[in-house]
Amino acid sequence: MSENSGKSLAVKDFFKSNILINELDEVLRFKPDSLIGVDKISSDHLFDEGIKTIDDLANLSVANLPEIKEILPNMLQKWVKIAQLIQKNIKEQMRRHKKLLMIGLDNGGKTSILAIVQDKFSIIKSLLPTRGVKREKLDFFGYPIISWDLGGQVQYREKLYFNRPELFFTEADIMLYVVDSQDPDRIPEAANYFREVLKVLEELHEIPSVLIVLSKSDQDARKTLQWQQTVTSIKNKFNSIAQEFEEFSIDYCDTTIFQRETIMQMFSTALMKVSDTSEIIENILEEFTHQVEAKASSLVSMDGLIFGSYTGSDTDEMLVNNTALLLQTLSNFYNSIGLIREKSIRLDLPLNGFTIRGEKLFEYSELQIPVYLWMLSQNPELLEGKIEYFKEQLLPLINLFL
Ligand SMILES: Nc1nc2c(ncn2[C@@H]2O[C@H](COP(=O)(O)OP(=O)(O)OP(=O)(O)O)[C@@H](O)[C@H]2O)c(=O)[nH]1
Ligand SMILES: [Mg+2]
Repeated sequence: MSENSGKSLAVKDFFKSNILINELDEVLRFKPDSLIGVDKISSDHLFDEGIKTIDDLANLSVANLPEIKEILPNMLQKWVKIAQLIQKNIKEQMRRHKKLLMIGLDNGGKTSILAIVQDKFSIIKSLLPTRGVKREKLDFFGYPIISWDLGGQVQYREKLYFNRPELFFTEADIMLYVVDSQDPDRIPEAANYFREVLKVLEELHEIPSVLIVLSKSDQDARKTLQWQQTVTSIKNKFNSIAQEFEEFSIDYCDTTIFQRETIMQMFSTALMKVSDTSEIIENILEEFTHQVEAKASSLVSMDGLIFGSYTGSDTDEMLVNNTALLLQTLSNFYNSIGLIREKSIRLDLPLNGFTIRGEKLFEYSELQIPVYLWMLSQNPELLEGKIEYFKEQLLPLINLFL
């Protein structure tokens, strides 16, 4: 963090003092005369040559500079080199982070979801509508992720994002489009906005993974016919919009802020969609499940990220994942009151004839987050002696998950 902010400050030093820099990456779109040493007149000459931004300047080749008679070649060369330095530095800093876009109408629950995932439960009730874009470095899961929470009020939707789409919609890895599952009246509005967003992404040739989040799927609401009908209409509407666009395939997840595990599952699904290693993790879990004769298995971090799971049936998958998340919450509680964290956690369900068992495999990231391998099995003892083999294979994949 400190190294990071040090570097970003160094980049700021190249700019004139009247230039306001909110976000590091936007400087590449500034005009060349925002740089110290580049005057307005030269900048205008550059503009006439099609060199409109610092990015354009950086994309010139020092070995093959254009001839601009009003600008001395060695001047231009120096500016290009500085622009290239800035570009490289910024790209390096940005590349380390995955960009997560949170989009949807106002009051949908975007900011609340981000609060829950960071365990900021107490701010939920005092949240105000987000003004413009709020960016945050999320420090959950130990992976570097920057969330862009695009406030959904109509003035931002209409006047800000679509006027300068390249500032908001480029280089996103994941887009979570949040729809209030308890607000049938606003489905048409939510759907129109979704279509506009996909259009802009298409124009920019940006193809993030898209997940539709059905927020406010509270336990009591889910039982009502009204909720089920609303969700069906949302899915019909959104599926038909996605079909208008070739590149986008969409998935759905439902969440409620009253059950943190629904939010962790949704994030896991989203991250798995962009992970390079999640498929290999699932292959290894498949092998594991067969070897220990289990019905399902899952790899879950102590803070609730599901790296992958394998099962023959959806019910078993839901069982193993939900049990893992809830037992880990319990384990976190024990840990918080000073009890030693167990290496092995198990829940026997004798009437149903199976056990859900989790084994701590290792800790990952600088935050030393424990990762557990969970299984749902009729014969959990078959696990003995098999762990080490899988542990060795899984650890490097976890480190490269994102
Ligand atoms: N019942 C219920 N209410 C929720 C849930 N999530 C959020 N809310 C409420 O919905 C309201 C809006 O939540 P926000 O997170 O501020 O919505 P937002 O999408 O960030 O809204 P903008 O910032 O205006 O775009 C708040 O009153 C939240 O308490 C949920 O899962 N269930
Ligand atoms: Mg908000």
